[in-house]
Amino acid sequence: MSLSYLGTTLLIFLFQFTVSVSQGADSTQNKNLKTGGVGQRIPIRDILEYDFRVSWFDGAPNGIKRRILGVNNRFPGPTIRGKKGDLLRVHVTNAIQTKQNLSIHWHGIHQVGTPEQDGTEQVSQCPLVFGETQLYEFQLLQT
Ligand SMILES: [Cu+2]
Repeated sequence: MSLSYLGTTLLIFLFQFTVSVSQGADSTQNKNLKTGGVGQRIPIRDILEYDFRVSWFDGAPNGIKRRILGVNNRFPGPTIRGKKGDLLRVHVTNAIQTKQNLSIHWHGIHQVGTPEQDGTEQVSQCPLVFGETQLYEFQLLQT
């Protein structure tokens, strides 16, 4: 299970949330994309909006019933599919019944220009406490 306990803080690594980014189909934007390096701002293509409610739930992903930490009562969590240029907006609610703090790390996303969205709690963001909702918002700039 892709979880890491840091003291009382729970950090969810996004191995379970696949963020796959592919080139957009719009030819005008593709011209811009070819000149842009990783992290370079480009026009926003589409807005992808998600609600993630993180909590414990009962499941049996390996055939043995146990309590699982997941998103929207699912494990693995949702797959986010986007194209380069899309703006990702994820409303994350900490509904972890055991009241650990939460942050979400989008593994593989460079977060150039948006370090506060990287989920490195106590480094580039405050932890999300139980009952609170945080908006993670960043543009997909890589393919
Ligand atoms: Cu990472």
